[in-house]
Amino acid sequence: MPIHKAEHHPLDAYLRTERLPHVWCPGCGLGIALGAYLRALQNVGFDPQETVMVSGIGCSGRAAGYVKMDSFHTTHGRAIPFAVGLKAARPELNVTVFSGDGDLFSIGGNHILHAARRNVNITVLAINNYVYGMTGGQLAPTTPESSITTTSPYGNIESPFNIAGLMAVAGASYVARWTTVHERRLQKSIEKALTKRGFSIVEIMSPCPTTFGRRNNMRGIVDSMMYYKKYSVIKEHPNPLDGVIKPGEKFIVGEFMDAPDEPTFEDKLEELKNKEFLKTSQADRTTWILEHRRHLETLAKIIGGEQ
Ligand SMILES: Cc1ncc(C[n+]2csc(CCOP(=O)(O)OP(=O)(O)O)c2C)c(N)n1
Ligand code: SF4
Ligand SMILES: [Mg+2]
Repeated sequence: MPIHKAEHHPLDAYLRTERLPHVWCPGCGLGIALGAYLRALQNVGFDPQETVMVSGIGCSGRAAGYVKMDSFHTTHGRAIPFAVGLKAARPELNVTVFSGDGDLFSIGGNHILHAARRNVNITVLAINNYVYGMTGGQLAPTTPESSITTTSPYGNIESPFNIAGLMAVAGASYVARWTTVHERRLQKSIEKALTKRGFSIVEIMSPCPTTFGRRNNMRGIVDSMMYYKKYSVIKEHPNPLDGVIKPGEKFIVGEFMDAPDEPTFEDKLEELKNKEFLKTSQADRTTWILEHRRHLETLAKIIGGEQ
């Protein structure tokens, strides 16, 4: 059969094609997840010049290297604080974090809770492949109970995070979950998340046949896709607390949370910048500090036990 070489790809404008082929394994869900994100970007009409992707470390984190926009492949678990800082300094930018379940909920777990609590206006695409894929398939805080991983050879004895419930309780404005089988719905959901004011997160259940699937009866991509198809249940406005995932049991996909707009972290920062004290000159602020120094010194002595 003749092989036709396509001259152009519809997403060329968003891809660093010179970096391809990518490093992801055959059957990995990351290509579908990245494609859904880029098509969503195209549909909402975000200018790539005003759009930034931040990733942590892991197979998912490699996405930052393939997109034709400002992108940052940050240290492990630090994609969220990096994105928060970026958004605080340049609130006009559209900031998306594209990273793995281990990166976001294990080493970076504390950061994501506080970004949701602060309602930072960023979008997080959390790739849930149940493991630390890049490093060989170790147990993650998302690994379903009883699953076999390299660090749980007798089956996982821990309860995984319910990402939807966790994020909703922490204060996220928009929370959704889809699998890579639900590509169209996933893309629409990412579009909503991108345009939502406030902290939005879309959990993307994505197969890792190489390190998770082959140890858990999902050796091939078709097995994973059939699993998602068989066990996922699409629900309208499900309760986030019902978002628990157990192996061999039905799990919910859909929009868990789409809260009315609340002031974002950046709105509050802007308000703060306009406060009278911060509008004063540096000289005025120095005078104020010198005047109050005596009280501060007394306070330091009390704390230090001298008074
Ligand atoms: C500080 C630090 N600790 C550990 C590692 C090793 N490491 C690299 S990727 C990774 C896990 C990635 O898992 P996940 O975020 O789920 O991404 P995936 O590969 O599954 O897409 C770990 C532990 C590291 N790079 N830096
Ligand atoms: S190890 Fe898993 S997550 Fe990483 S590229 Fe391969 S299939 Fe994808
Ligand atoms: Mg992972």
